[in-house]
Amino acid sequence: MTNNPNSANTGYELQNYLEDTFRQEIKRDVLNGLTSTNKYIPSKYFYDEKGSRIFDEICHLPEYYPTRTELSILKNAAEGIMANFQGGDMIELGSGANRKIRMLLDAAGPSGQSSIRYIPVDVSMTALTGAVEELIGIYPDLEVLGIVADFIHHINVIPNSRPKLIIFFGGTIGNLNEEESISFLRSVRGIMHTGDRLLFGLDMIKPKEMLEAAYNDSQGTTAKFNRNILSVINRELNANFSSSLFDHVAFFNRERERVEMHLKTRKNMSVEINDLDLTLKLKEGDTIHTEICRKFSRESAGKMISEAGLTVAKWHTDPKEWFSLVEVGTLNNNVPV
Ligand code: AVJ
Repeated sequence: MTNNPNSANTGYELQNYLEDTFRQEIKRDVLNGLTSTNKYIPSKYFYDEKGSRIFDEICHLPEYYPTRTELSILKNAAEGIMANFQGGDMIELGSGANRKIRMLLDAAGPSGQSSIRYIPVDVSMTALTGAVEELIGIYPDLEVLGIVADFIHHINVIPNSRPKLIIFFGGTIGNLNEEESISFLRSVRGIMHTGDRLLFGLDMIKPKEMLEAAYNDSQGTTAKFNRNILSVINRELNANFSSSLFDHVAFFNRERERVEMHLKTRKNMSVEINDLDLTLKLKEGDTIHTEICRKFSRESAGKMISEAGLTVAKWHTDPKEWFSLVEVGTLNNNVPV
């Protein structure tokens, strides 16, 4: 782990846990993914500097309803959420743009802000530092500790000494399959004490046309986002994917209640991934699975939450129930799950 020694100059403290493990993890993940029968690349590798920027563009697309729906829910819910939080650590998992967190900080007011330490945790150093620098410009008195880490697998990097409000916006939990999401929620529960809350976003099941439009936008931004993962592999693992030879494919898998994104080859090709000593032979029409985006019902979400040993304190949603923000607490800290 590295610590920025000059927090007095930057105005915030920064801890980086990622550089210790990033090289090994990306090598292992990509090797496992591209040598398996159904090829895949884990979606967390979308978010390099360029990928984070494209994702931000996605959030503004007319077809991409989740961001603005979540914001509209938050607008109504922010005061109630913050009324229950009397200071302590406000931990944001996967921080991105600051719009959502600002709604909560504004609801807390100046006196609330002075009793909060804001801890954004993100895999992207550039996204994190950019967001933090903007935020401390707006809230000069806010105490900030930025943590660069893969919180899905390393929740223990998060400080655990003060009352906590843990926030996971955007519905990113939908990137995890059933088993992964439950074990992730259990790991979060593991750092929660009685009274601590977890607030997280969930995208809900809705008509197929609307779901598919959100992941097949007319400007091709999502396609660009999807292909960018190959540029990340090229750079990080010294590979030579031609991303222009891949089509973006996204569809709603109704049975599994998820949108899937794939990259599909336009012709036969051979790809060198030098740092893995791997030559990948792909045929025309072969696919690489890059993302799952699960869509929930109250029932499926409730099941996931209770299996993780958590209980719903408050369910916030929009009039059409396109998206949900769920506040959960621990069921009972003494019962192992
Ligand atoms: C950031 C995971 C919530 O699943 O909708 C957007 C990512 N992928 N368009 C989502 C994404 C394609 C997004 N999450």
